[in-house]
Amino acid sequence: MSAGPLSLSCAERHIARVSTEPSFSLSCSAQLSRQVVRLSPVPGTSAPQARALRVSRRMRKAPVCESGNGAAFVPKKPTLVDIPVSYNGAKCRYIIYSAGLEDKIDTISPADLGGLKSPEYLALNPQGKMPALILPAQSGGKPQCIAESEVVLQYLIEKFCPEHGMGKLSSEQRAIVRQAARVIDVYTTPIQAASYRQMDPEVRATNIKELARQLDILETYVEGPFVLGNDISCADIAILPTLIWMNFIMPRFFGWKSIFSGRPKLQSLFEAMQKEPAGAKINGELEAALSGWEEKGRWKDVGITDQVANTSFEWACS
Ligand SMILES: N[C@@H](CCC(=O)N[C@@H](CS)C(=O)NCC(=O)O)C(=O)O
Repeated sequence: MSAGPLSLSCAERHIARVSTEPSFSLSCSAQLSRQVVRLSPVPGTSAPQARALRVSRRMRKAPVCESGNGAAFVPKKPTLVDIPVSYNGAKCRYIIYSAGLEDKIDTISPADLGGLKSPEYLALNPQGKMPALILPAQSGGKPQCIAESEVVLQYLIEKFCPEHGMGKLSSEQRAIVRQAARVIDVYTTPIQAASYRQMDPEVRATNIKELARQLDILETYVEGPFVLGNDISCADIAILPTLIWMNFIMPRFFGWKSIFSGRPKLQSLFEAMQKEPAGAKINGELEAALSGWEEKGRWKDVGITDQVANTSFEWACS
């Protein structure tokens, strides 16, 4: 690793340190939004590293404690701890972008707080996961950490843009919205790692099949083009990142023809959400991150390419 990029900031040091590990959080950091302003490449830096540095600079808007020095983080504004490849965090970023909350909410990387498992971060969020929204302390108390993407999403809506909330919906419509969001939280994202992490082929094949089944279930919840018909709801925001993720990965690495084969309603939701500027932005962020992983040979490194070549398992569920 050359000295140049390593001397820039704690976030950049963190990214450089972990840049050879096939971990989620590393590669989350090493990706780029299409909207990012191009900076001059750092001599001696590879393309993925250069992208990581640009992203880190872009996301590091808030003043943060130095990684590893143990200082408590003191947010001046509500601060989202997240990185662009995080599909859970993408729900929260969607509402930040669509409601124009960028000036009200800072976004920092967990690397700015020493990483997801650092004592600094665990003191704020004992789950050690992202996203998390850290609120400034009230009257001499401690900052409040709001964890869980769906909870953060609902908080942001209630607090900053209640017009995007469920206020006008009937109880039955709210139930539909919550039911779809629960599928994502409870049934898909906990097994989504099967699409990109190292694991036994039996476990992977079981989870891939289950992911396909959950997409079939979601299909039945969509009226079209959105879950509730013509109006976007939190359900669409919750579903979109998983669709973007699977749309990129499953045809490329698992031999699916399309994730939308036999799922026309999900396709209509996906296409309608792409027409929303925030949806297109989330799509750009996640796809850029996944392209970075592809460039680095991630699916070969974690054993997926070889496992999928073994046809005694069923991989192509669509
Ligand atoms: N149910 C949680 C899941 C959060 C989660 O697993 N986030 C991933 C990144 S997208 C993470 O922090 N992974 C690191 C870890 O689990 O150690 C949510 O919706 O926020």
